[in-house]
Amino acid sequence: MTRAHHSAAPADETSYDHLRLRQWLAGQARGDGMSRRRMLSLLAAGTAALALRTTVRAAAATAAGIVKPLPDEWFTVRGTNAETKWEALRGTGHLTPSDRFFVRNHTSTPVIDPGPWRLKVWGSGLRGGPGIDQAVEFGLDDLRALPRVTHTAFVECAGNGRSFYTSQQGQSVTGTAWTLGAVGMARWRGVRLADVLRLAGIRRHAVDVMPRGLDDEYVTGGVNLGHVRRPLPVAKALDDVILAYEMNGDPLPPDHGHPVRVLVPSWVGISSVKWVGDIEVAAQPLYSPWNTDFYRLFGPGFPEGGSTPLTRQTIKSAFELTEGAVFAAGVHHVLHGRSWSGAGAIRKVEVSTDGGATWRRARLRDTPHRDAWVRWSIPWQPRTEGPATLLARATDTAGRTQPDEATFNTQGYFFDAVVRHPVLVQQPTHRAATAT
Ligand SMILES: Nc1nc2c(c(=O)[nH]1)N[C@H]1C(S)=C(S)[C@@H](COP(=O)(O)O)O[C@H]1N2
Ligand SMILES: [Mo]
Repeated sequence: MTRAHHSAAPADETSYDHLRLRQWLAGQARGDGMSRRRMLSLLAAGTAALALRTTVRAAAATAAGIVKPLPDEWFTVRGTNAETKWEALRGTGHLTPSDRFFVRNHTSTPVIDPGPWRLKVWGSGLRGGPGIDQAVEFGLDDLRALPRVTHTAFVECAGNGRSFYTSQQGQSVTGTAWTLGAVGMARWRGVRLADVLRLAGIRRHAVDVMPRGLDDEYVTGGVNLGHVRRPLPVAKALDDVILAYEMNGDPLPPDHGHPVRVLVPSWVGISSVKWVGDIEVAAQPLYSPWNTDFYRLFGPGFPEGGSTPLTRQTIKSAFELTEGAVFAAGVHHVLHGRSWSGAGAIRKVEVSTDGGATWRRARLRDTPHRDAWVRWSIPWQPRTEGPATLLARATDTAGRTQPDEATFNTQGYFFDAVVRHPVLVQQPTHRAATAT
């Protein structure tokens, strides 16, 4: 535990009562002001709120089960998911605008009424007792009354870039065939998970913390795997994890976890559970299909039961360009792109415009930070007409560089290799709409 205990300053009497109730449940109340009768009435109020709570309805807005509009210029719809088109980020600034942010849903976006919503924190790793019926509850106002933190961080699906295992390496893998658009970066605001866990009475021997989503249970291959949930080791949970209620200055949009999502900086996107309804804190290791069957590496070169559960994202780069973009020969262009890594800040980006024969350093346009991508640019004056291949290769402060080939795994996670981006160079007279 790295931070000192803070004292929450409740906004009004109701949240004060909630706070006292939580403190009592967590065994923290000093027992000097609250009668047993008062505690019982607070408990009764808590139960009533619980009964009202399940105001979750499925989204009906789009066929994909996603609420926000998914215009063709911005998104490629893949089943229940929407991938951001990289060309749609050109000129958008450092953050991904929320309306262009990719959506990865196992089922569909639930629309949750924030009024009766409660976050229940429970389990054998808390002082209050192991059962979910002994949970410590937080309403949205309770969370908003706690010290707020903001953090700029990308969320990236572990399967981002998966389709390149097939198109670039000739390997077949399972899962959504993302190109490079299953990543977005936002400014998240919320409270530290550590603060909430301390208020809930986390004990020293707690080892795992498992948030669970309120979206529908996930059924695949005829098997119901239950609600989306994935354990986090307590060390990460107490480090930099946020319970976010704002994205880019606005309340979280429905598709991104409204009213509250977990935000686990630099880790695989599945860790950042959306629409969180409860968090189990356990004194023994926890398991779910999302840390046993999924989000481990399987295949030749990995142990029989798979690798250890995936944590930090790999390193990647992308051009803010459509596939097959057309460039006028002999004209000065500027190529734009972004690079990011789960292991540290980006240190340098090299670009090749001749299929990898020669490389030049791109100019970094942002101060590199951990958990964030950096925008870059490089001038290009193509001379020869015909197809060309653009490549971008990043190196981070941890010393990782994008390799030529990514390590095969059956579920196609962690594609970190340099991606070959095809473009076309034409006579200026034939030029299509690709002024850069
Ligand atoms: N409750 C819930 N949380 C979830 C998911 C989900 O389907 N349900 N998908 C996860 C996955 S796999 C990813 S990559 C990220 C995507 O976040 P986004 O949709 O806000 O871009 O959310 C994660 N959190
Ligand atoms: Mo994901």
